[in-house]
Amino acid sequence: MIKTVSTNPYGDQKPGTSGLRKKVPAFQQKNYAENFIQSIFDSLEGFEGQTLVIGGDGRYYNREVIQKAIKMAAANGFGRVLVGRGGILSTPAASNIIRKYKAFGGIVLSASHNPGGPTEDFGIKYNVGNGGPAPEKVTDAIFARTKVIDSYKIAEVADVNLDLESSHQVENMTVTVIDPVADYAELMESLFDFAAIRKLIAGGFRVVFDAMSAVTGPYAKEIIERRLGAPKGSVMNFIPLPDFGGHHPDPNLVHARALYETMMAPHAPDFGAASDGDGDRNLIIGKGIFVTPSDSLAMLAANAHLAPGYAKGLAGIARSMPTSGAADRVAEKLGIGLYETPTGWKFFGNLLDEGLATICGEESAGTGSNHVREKDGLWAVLLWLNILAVRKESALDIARKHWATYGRNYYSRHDYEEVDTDAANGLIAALRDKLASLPGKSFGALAVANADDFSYNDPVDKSVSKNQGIRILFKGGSRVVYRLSGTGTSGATLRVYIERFEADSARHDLDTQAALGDLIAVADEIAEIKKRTGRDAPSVIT
Ligand code: G16
Repeated sequence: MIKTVSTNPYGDQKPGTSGLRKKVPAFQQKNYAENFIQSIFDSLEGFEGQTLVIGGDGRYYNREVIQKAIKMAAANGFGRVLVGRGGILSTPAASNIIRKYKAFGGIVLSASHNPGGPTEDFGIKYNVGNGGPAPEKVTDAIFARTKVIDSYKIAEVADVNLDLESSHQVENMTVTVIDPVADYAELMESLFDFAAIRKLIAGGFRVVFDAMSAVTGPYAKEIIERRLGAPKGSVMNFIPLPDFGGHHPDPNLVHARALYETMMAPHAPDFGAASDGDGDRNLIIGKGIFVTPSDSLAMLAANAHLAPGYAKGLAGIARSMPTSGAADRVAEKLGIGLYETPTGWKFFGNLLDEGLATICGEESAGTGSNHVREKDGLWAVLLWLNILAVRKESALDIARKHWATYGRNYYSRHDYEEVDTDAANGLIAALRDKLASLPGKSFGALAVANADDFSYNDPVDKSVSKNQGIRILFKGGSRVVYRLSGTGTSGATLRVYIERFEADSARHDLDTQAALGDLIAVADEIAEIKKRTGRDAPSVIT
């Protein structure tokens, strides 16, 4: 039976960079998840009888919300739901399923790299029919709806057994529980030279992959150990846990410290990698070298033609504005377009759909291509492995040669987490007020060439996105960027992105923080970070 339930708006359901993210107790409030899911459906048109994909990263409260979403999809008139076994679908796998089975869209339950558990983070994101995150006009409509919603529809039926691959009837809708890994593994096999990677590994090349007790465990086990033949144990922390084992499933140098230390030790494996809560981010560490996400994008773009899926070359490269300019010089050399977008994968969707860009990347550890419409952690790992197998050089040698050819962009991000929201907003407002007065000013040897608040004109749908981050550009190509995170769940997170270009290969082995020292000091001076946030140092440096 289909029931219409009266409800009241919560008023605090604004989707951020990547959907609605809140603490689990917020989602456990009466009707809270239902309100948001119904607001999604109310903002869409023409889905009657169509397919909806549902899955999540397995975090605490995943199964409960999946059951609600299934029953609400049936009550709202969807014809079919495809749901991953155990409620599991990594974000890139969900994107693939939406595309492959021509679904109307998908609901992905995740708070990405944020921690999970009864008092930690949860999230709901809607992806559209191209497999990518809903564009701003859709998320704006969803938010508007959450503010006035007064009822939702739900089928009053028993829970679906998510643990068996089988089909069920829920009212007029079919629910099929699918293998979450098979389609994705097949896609990866179609893009990369698995035979070459298998040979590399069989020859003694050692890979370690840390799934961080999150969603990529089953995917990495299947692909890296079963299909590519890496010895058992190469994939660590491979069982997805509701609380990620109490860890923060964020593949950066702070939360994947153990992997970093393993890779820097004397008898390190040849290649180390990790992915995050929902499998869209990646961390790449070669023996003795952490490859920054910005550099990884540039190096992958420069070498992508070595993988069968990209043998014909790239149409273009896209990067988010705060991502370093390393990829720009690769695009220039290849004679292809370079697109600079605001932070958020959704801004790449149009460029990929129109065939303007093939590879995209963000400083926030996301890299991907036109194979899906999300960033893809394991994809990046496999492309690296494919390149290593063909070039037969170490990641360190590949990086050094890359810098010798293109120059090196020293790059670091300083995060100030859980800052008082008013203080953070005040800092950004004060910077905005200062922008016009900065060009021409000098701070020691650093002269400001230009300063602005980044605005993006989408070349495809002509939409304009304003206020996407404060940029201060110095003469010689150095840059400081400030923006507030759109993915946090408590207080505000100020991100400061610092970059310096170094053409001289004799100066490519400097310590990153030291190489950026003068810029770091100027970044504080201009924005008065210490004074306004009351913090002496960033919470996380990557
Ligand atoms: C999300 C988006 C990314 C974006 C990131 C930025 O990542 O999908 O495209 O780069 O947010 O985060 P912030 O606004 O905190 O800087 P994810 O992995 O959390 O979905």
